[in-house]
Amino acid sequence: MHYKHRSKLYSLFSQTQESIIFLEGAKIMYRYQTDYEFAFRQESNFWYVSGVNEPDCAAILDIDSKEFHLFVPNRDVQYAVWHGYVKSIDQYRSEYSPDHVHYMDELHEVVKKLKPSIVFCLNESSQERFSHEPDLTTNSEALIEALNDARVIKTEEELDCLRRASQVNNEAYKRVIESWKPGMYEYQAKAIFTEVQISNGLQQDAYNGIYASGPNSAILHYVSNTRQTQDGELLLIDAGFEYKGYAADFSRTFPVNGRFSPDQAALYDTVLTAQKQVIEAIKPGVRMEDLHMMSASTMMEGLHDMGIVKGSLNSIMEANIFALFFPHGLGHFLGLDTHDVGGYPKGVERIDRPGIFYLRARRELEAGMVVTIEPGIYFIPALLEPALKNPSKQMFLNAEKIHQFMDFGGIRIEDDIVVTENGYENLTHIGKERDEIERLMNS
Ligand SMILES: [Mn+2]
Repeated sequence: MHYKHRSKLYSLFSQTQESIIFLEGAKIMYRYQTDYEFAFRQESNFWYVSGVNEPDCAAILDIDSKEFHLFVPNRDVQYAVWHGYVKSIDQYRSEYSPDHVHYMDELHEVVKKLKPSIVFCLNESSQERFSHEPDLTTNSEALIEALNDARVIKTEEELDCLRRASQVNNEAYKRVIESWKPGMYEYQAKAIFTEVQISNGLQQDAYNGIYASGPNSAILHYVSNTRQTQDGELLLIDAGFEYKGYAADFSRTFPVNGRFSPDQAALYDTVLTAQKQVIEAIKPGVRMEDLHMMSASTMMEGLHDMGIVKGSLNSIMEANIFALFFPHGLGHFLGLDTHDVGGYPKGVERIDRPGIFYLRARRELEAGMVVTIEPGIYFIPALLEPALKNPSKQMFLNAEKIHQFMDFGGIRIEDDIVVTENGYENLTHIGKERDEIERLMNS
């Protein structure tokens, strides 16, 4: 898999100049000034090209010869005492099949032999390593762009990793939803969810999971997960773990007591209608910003039918009322990072308009891309209270209704979608229709 990634990366560079790529892997991170080690997670780009899941390594990819030089730390025996191993050069060679293995302190000798005129590296600390080499320039922009372009289109092996992460995520969601009862605490959702992941061998969360009940479900990155859930409220879960570095990222929102109230049902169906409509539209050539606006417009229609917003749909959209209820992007690329790379290719800027400004991917979809589709409706007092006093917004808002919903929280429904030649493949299988959720909770 990683050999293919290197070939793909080479193909994105022209070979007219003597040049190499230099990438550094992650180091062990510690909690402030203590010896508490955080769980090791390899840097995504280094993992992508090397497949080496160990700290303190680096790689040179020689664009001319296409040879892979792996640089490894020269550990002392104490490392084996605390971490269980010190590997020889031969062990690294047989484990990762690079063309050459060197100790880290041989970096400058190797570079001298390769005699590149350009070193492509990702960041300033890597550039710093070459600052004393004469006749050598460093460039990061071209490498960032090439890695993003390579990573944004997934190979079949990468898709299989994403499928596995999703498969376990489906199981984890099912387990939480079917075991939920009023009075349980948000952190118990995290406990059940995590139990399924870890017992399936997935130990690394893809991001800090959100387990948000009642009003907390309108806090987009809520992570304290400490509240006791109440009968009559919703619970929103947005969580996922990684398989071999590849993330799953779903969201589901369900009633704590196992039955949607009429208001919850109406809002839920509004979000679900928008989500399904957008997913049906996915195929190569479609643009994320168009899908974002399509979902925003569909959700405003739903809020209009409920009497929460008023006026013509056109004027509601023109006044950016959708951004008050849907203040985040429709979705993002997914891969080795949850908010994966490639969303904004060179020269493409964010759209300077409320709501859609936060869209993390503005790019025509192509087969092999993986996106999340996650529309939501939220009642966020920090946005709605000033809007109700704003002369250009208040005429579109039914103040009485909105005050009734101010503690409601929010609803988000998120699936992970692979763009295929003819349409899409949905990796998220846990039920999202209201009757499926109610059946799961009451059987
Ligand atoms: Mn997401």
